[in-house]
Amino acid sequence: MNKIATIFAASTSLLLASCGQGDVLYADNAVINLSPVEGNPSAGYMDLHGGRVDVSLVGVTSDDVLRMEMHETTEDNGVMSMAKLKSIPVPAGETVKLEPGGKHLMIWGIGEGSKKRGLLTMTLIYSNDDRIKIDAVIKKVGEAAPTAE
Ligand SMILES: [Cu+2]
Repeated sequence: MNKIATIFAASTSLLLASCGQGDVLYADNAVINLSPVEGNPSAGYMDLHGGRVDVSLVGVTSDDVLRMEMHETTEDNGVMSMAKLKSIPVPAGETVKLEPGGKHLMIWGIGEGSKKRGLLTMTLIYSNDDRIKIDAVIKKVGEAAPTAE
């Protein structure tokens, strides 16, 4: 009797947890690998979590960079190349990863203040006009990432 009650309670809370997460459009695990070469672009990665409806990430901005683009790395017969993306689809309830070797942000001219702080504040702009502010951890070369990779 007790066991059944416990199992029921556990499954109910699991259901609530997964339901709640699927409702909200958000992003996390944002990391920037700072380029060791001045003038070269740095690469940005994060997890994009979909909300209730299908949307696309249509832009990323920051007050403290010169330029930021969305890119995708592709491999053709062992040759790696990058292409600029106009948007990144984020389907409802799904997680889209910006990660090395795939979709990523390319960032030019990160300000000294952000570098010193170790965080870059950026705004994600979605096709449904949602805007989400997120702090990306700036990781210098040779430093371990503070978040799991
Ligand atoms: Cu790129």
